[in-house]
Amino acid sequence: MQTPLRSRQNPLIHKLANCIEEIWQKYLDLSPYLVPDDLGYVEGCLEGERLIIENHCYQTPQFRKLHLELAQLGKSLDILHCVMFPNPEYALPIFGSDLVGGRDSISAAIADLSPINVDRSLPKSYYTALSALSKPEFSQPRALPQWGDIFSEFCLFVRPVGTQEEEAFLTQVREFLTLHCQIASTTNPLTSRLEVAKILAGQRYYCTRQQQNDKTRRVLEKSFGSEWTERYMTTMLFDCAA
Ligand code: 18B
Repeated sequence: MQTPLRSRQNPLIHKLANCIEEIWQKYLDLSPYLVPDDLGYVEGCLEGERLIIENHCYQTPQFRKLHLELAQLGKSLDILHCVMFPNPEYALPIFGSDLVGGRDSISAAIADLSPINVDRSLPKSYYTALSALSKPEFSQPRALPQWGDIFSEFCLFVRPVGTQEEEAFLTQVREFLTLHCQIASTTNPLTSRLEVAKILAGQRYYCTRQQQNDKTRRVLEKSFGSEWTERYMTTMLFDCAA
């Protein structure tokens, strides 16, 4: 068997991947999630460098899909992508994280608990817990792109410089994830069909915004072409619940 992709990736990506899986296993009741046969492990190479993608997916009573994806483009680019899609019966925010960088440094590190209700506010339990976290300072904060209106005021988006900032990012994501899993595990499902419909609309909006990330699209298109990329972005990365 090949060595896992993460052991050949940027160390922060390797650490965050392990951290995410540990927290999922500790707090959630995981069952397998069936990834379409041809999308679990994918390799593509149209023009230039080879892109390798490894998908890890689970589901739980509260989450219809937990998705951790690791990707590597040639020797130059390492990516971690993670999204936790709640079941629409649960009024929970969407946890998302993206780490993008080279073997030596990370250029984009983002993590958020994004609200999906109509007024784009987080549930009170989340707001209180997130407000109580200490806010680490980063020397190179980054500005959100235009489609980034889906993110919360607690969104962390930085270029982490040096091991201290990398560790601070990791700690912050660990705290986001821990409180998310703890709150989600004690949340009761909605009973009103209207409320569920509103959640679905919010999740759909989140997905359509994420699908507008041209930087993601371009990387995938270079190795797999535009048709495959469109299918991948709408069925694997940001599939909207029916
Ligand atoms: N993303 N990212 O996941 N993206 O998937 N990502 C980039 O230094 C991929 C998510 C987000 O400034 C970049 O600028 C590929 C989730 C934001 O315009 C590249 C995959 C979130 C930006 C990629 C992937 C998210 C960003 C440029 C599939 C948040 C900044 C790196 C494996 C929850 C966008 C850089 C901007 C950037 C690529 C956010 C290359 C291929 C879940 C906000």
